[in-house]
Amino acid sequence: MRNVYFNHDGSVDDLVSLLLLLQMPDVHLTGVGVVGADSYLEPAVSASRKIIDRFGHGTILNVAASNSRGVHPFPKEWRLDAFSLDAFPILNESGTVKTPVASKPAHLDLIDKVQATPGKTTLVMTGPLTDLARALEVDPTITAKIDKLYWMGGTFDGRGNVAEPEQDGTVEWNAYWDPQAVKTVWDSDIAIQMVGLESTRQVPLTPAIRQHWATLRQHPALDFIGQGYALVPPLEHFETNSTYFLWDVLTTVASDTPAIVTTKEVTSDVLTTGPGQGRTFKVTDGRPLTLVTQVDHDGFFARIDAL
Ligand code: AGV
Ligand code: CA
Repeated sequence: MRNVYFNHDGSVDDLVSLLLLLQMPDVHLTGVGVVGADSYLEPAVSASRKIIDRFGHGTILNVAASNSRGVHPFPKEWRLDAFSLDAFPILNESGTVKTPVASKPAHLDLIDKVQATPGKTTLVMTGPLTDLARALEVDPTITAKIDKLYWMGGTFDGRGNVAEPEQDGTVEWNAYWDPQAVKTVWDSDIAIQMVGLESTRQVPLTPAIRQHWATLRQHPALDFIGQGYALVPPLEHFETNSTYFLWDVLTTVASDTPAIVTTKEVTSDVLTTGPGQGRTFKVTDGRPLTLVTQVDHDGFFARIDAL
């Protein structure tokens, strides 16, 4: 069994990632932290607790709410999706929520869970890196107990996904929310596998994949996934600012099934000021990390069905 601590920010693919982690036979989920970045915090925490109740096969866990604040807030329209997910009937059949809220904020919960877990823990983070950066500031010794960080964020190809004033179009949203947090994590010696936009662009949400999930809706987990991805726009005629990709699900599935991705070692740095703040870029002598470059598209989607 691998110990995994998951920190996410409550968008559709974050919550689907939580569901998938709960289905992975080799994963021992030790904790879940939620940051209200690409979501409002309350519904994202609530939906996480209900997903653990409904799809956790009896797993005993609690969910830590983050008190982290970003520098650049996500668009409100995107953050609202968590309210819809939290209201899905499939999560509300019993009318009660059993999985409790953790006593400490997410960055301190991360420290507690990593330190209390025998052996090393793998971190999977599908939102901004703020909670990990704050955890490192409080207790730098956690690095000795972290096996690897799988992070959805950043990009090296110069094509960002932030359409906001005062930035230059090269930055990915999770990095943009808190650029300094990325820098703090880069300055640590934690091994990182980064899933940036160059690879996630290979797995857009499409009408065809939605149709495929629709045919499998007799399985409750795939019904939930289909309902979730009904809330967000697929890639249809052309890519817009709101087009949805399977960013976080790719990160999560690749952390468990490395065969679905191709990686390469790169050295990099991150900008923390100016219109490119949050931009990750390659530089010789920079911070080493493993970058996902290619995805086995069909293998990836087949893996979701199989979990
Ligand atoms: O930049 C991708 C990250 C992922 O962690 N998030 C969404 C995923 O959870 C931000 C984001 C970028 N574009 C978006 C996003 C969009 N069109 N809708 C919602 N969130
Ligand atoms: Ca996310």
